[in-house]
Amino acid sequence: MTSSHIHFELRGEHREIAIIRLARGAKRNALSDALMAELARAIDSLPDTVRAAVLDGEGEHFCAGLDLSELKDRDAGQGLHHSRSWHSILERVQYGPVPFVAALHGAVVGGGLELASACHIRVADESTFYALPEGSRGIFVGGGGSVRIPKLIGVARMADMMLTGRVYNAADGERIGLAQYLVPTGQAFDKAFELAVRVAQNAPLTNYALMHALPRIAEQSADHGFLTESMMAAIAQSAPEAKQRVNAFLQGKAAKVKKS
Ligand code: 1HE
Repeated sequence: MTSSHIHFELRGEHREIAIIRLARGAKRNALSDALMAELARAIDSLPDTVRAAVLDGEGEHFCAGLDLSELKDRDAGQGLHHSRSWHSILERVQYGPVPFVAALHGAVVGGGLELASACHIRVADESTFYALPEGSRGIFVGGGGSVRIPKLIGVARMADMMLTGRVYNAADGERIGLAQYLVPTGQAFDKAFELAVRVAQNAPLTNYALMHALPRIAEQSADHGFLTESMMAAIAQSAPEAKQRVNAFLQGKAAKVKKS
């Protein structure tokens, strides 16, 4: 499926990997309302075969953030609803049906960083740079960035990025936690795809627990978190697939953990 602003395809032996590519390269994949609506539709209509997704951006830049040409004079109510619409779409990424691996390169700025931070794994190549130019454009993040980005890098670093216009390069971005993987320029997509294939091999309930339970447990008090953890563990363990996987290991038929 190719719509005007999103390229979508299925890959993998069982069509288990969805590739979603922002396809407005000429505008550095700036996130227009139309693109955001297509992104939401692509996630909402993922086929049942899909177990993991890769989010990529066409051209030299992952994403230049909000399409500034659409930054109209909105009154407070309209601005609120616009921001809430981004929340709803980025929630589909974070709390949707499958884990997302982002393939970062070039600019990952403003709303582009907000979008990347809703993904579960971020792979950056050495061309990547991160910024939050909202500070200098006289606006504020509105796509969930103030909730998600401090969880990755802390409030102080995010405030610094917005107050001073600080730009992090790829190596520093990985060091502070904006990406979990750093690869040579041009290799972000291949690495993200490789990781998505690996993620897709997990039991679906394990991936569900990691996407839906883990971040919520991390927000709970320790007391509540321990209970939620026990309930999630009990559900995951009771799945037939978990029993098969554990038995396969005990019978020497499953891979051991190898030193990297
Ligand atoms: C755009 C946008 C955009 C490029 N909205 N049109 N984001 C920003 O403040 C970042 C703004 N963009 C940039 O700083 C640069 O474009 C880049 C560093 C990303 C790339 O630079 P470069 O030299 O490769 O490209 P360019 O020549 O600047 O841009 C190519 C075209 O894309 C050009 O249009 P053209 O018609 O003249 O060819 C640019 O105008 C257009 N373009 N970025 C609209 N962002 C939910 S709240 C989120 C709030 C935010 O995200 S604020 C941060 C917005």
